[in-house]
Amino acid sequence: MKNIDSSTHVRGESVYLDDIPVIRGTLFGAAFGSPIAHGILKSLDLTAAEAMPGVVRILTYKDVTGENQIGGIVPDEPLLAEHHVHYCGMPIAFILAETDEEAHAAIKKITVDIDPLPVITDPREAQARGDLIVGARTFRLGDVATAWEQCAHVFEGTADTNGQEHLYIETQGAYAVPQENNGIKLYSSTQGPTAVQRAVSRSLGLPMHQIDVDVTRLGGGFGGKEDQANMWAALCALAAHVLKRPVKYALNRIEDMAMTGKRHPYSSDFKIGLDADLTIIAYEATFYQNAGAAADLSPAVLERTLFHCTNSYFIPNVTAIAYCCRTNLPPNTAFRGFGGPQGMFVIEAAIAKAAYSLGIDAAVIQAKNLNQTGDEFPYGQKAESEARACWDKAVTTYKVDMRRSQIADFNAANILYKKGVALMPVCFGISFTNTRMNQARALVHVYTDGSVGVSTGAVEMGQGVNTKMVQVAAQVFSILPERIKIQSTSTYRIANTSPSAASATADLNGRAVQIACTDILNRLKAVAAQELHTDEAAITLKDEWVYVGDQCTDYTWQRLVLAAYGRRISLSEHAHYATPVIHFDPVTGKGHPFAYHVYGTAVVEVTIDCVRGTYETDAVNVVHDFGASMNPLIDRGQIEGGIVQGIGWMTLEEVIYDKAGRLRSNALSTYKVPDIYSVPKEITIEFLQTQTDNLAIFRSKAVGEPPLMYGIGAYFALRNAIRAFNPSATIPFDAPMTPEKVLLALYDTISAPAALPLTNDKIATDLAVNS
Ligand code: LUZ
Ligand code: MOS
Repeated sequence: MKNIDSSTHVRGESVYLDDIPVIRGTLFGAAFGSPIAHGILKSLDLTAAEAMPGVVRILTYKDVTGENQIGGIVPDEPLLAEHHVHYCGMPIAFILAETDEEAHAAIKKITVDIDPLPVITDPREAQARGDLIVGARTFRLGDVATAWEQCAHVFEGTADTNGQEHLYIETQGAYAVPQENNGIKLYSSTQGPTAVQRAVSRSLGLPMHQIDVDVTRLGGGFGGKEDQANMWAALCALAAHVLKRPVKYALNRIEDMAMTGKRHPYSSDFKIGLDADLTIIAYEATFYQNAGAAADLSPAVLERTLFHCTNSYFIPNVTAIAYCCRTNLPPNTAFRGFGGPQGMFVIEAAIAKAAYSLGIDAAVIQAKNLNQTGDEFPYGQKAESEARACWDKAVTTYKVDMRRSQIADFNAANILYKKGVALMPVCFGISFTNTRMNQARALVHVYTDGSVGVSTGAVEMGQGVNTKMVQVAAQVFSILPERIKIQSTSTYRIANTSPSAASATADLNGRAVQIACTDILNRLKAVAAQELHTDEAAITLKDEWVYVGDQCTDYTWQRLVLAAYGRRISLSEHAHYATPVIHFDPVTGKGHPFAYHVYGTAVVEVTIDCVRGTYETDAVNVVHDFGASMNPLIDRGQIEGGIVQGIGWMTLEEVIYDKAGRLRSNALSTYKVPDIYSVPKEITIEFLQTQTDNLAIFRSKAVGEPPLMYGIGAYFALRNAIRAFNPSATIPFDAPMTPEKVLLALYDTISAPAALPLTNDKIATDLAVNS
């Protein structure tokens, strides 16, 4: 089934926040953010801004009618700064004007006097100063201390990954419309309607039932709108509440990039021990997470780093420690993978270091240590593993051995270009690690004309979840998908939703839809049995017709629905689903937190230009564990997008803050994301057909986040290509591997002066040959 939004997307008719017709009297908001990363607010002068044309009001923390606090996990984030600013761009005032242009023009007229304080941007420095947002977290399995003695080889190192801008195509924004008796109707570009409702309720001092958050769809979220839509929604709602006028704020790109948090940069230390046959016996990792100036979701992200610190490998002795370090950057937040990718990068770096030191290919160590069913993860859950199946199928399907020898031949024959290949296995746990978030509800109405309206807590953000919800309802009722409409996501219709996140949205909401539809179906079957004077057990619905046994009757779906209505039988149902089995104790760090794991292996091949340091990704070939995909078109799309986004994080995208904490990569001219020229020339995706049962909807495993981590393979393939040119290059584990870093590594002669193959003469002859 095609994505149900495809035609309106192509015609430009799909409605996003900024497409909602503006109500007369609407004011436009614009936030004035701190120009300085850290300091004490001495004074704020709004007079010139207030005198600007069109300006109606400028709100500060003094105008907050409820609690000036939007921190979810830790109450450390004011809606509007009071006396202390913690990051550049931290909202201090909110301007309301008759037009968007007037609001933005007035921002420039605000002056502040801030006594600067020291700016910390480095997480290790923050940790050394004791600036932690929550206490250190540790996951432990076995006993590393005694395990080192059993190791034939021990390697240590550091590995850093940088942040990543979400770059959803639709920027953050909200539109608040006051209702009678202090109610607020809010349109918000959020992954978490309930999170927005809660934040608004708290900062306005109104009960949650007064706040209706309604979301049609987002132009992308990637985690950036799991929590960070709250700020803009709360500001708009506050202004609407105070001024009794509709208020809209859709951030422009530069505001969005400067004021919102990103993927967390991490700096990490590792120590890995292997025995003589290359079995990994012990692994120790210390993660320094750059959380930014407030907690936001950082403690949860930190925990997922620990959950995924051994990726697809079984390691019997593990100690992993993680620090949530407070710095003077915008609060970093959820981003596809939610800390998992950062943890996986470090174990892959440790394996790469071990392999290089031992003079073997990393794949030898990777393959040797893949987990198997029954192996224990450091958090106590036992693996139901497809790691070996994915790996083996990738090696055979994509003829990895043959390609290695082809690459070796290519590298022997070429000086100007070198190729590298790396394998990247992935194992990602599906469920919110905070167990109580794993619940969802669905409301299904069957109307008397036979059409069906479905509401869930799922937010459509391009990932195709609404299409999957249609499929669930259509399959349960056995009716045409065209009969089914997925309604907007509204806190009036579905309460207490978890954000659309953690790759779990289709599973959680799909199960709720399945339960609701099944309940209605059972009532319809009872009606059919009465109408047809037969046994309920004999009734089935098939392709819009009622059957008794295998005999088609003259009852259509529509006729049956009308009959049920005539008998005063409810054609509506509100259903609840909570993932069974899962539990986790954060104190002991043990439990069974995930409904299941998604596995896969990618083979990534790259070619570098040894004169320029530029590179291309030749191919990403994947074997992916879909379970039994309910929509291969959508799932392939998710994988292709994830791979490209992962490669972007690992190779091109460079979030740069200067020492003063100001974002330098603040626009698309200075922040390079993958474009059509830099995407892999080939992406192939093989399905691993798995037989085992799982908790996914229709056994179709979650597919949102896991494929991002295939992109990590590109980083290691680039290292291998560099080493083909300069075998003794020192290459720090420091992602992203930008062309500049490739070039520096290619010509790194510190460890092996004069060993380089490239001289001007050689370039000239090779250019002649290659042309
Ligand atoms: N969000 C969250 C997530 O609140 N908890 C999670 O475990 C999670 N995992 C992935 C992505 N978002
Ligand atoms: Mo997400 S990182 O699943 O919002």
